[in-house]
Amino acid sequence: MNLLVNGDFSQPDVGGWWGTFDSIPGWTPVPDASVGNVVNPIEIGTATIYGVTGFGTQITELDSIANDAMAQSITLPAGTYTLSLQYALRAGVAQDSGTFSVQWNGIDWDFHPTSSTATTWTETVTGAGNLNTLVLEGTGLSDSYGAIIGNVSLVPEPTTVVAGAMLLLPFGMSTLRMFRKSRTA
Ligand SMILES: [Ca+2]
Ligand SMILES: [Ca+2]
Repeated sequence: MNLLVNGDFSQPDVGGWWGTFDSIPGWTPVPDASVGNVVNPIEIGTATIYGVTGFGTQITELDSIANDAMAQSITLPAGTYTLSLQYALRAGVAQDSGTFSVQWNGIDWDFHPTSSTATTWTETVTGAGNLNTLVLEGTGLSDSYGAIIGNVSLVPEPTTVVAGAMLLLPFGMSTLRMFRKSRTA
């Protein structure tokens, strides 16, 4: 159950081509620190155009017309979550042009892709119990070619109960009480 909206960048459907957008479902362009906090549009494209392999049909390039950053904010119950994404370097692009960062509630990870084949990155993150923000930011040489990102996913870890799983709460709570009873007995 991916809690993110449009984590696979399937919307808008660019029909085998690509485009740049001032907003897309789930994601909002935000200031990119590497280009003086300018807000640049989001680029959505068909993966094969970029010479990358191992992705879904569509990806984002974090260097649209220049380096760009995009954010998605999500309200979550407090708990732990698995954040994952796929990344690669656009084929034929120098490595110093394809670096990027991922930020979750202000925690920052920096990436230096070296291959045009998708690599999957997975990290356990903490949900703040209210509004959480994920940012993807292009950080390399700003030249309209760079880091390719796909299939961004946020999934609750088994100890974290969200959304549909809440329907099971009455059963879960009674089970918990039984455990507590047996522990104190
Ligand atoms: Ca571009
Ligand atoms: Ca670049």
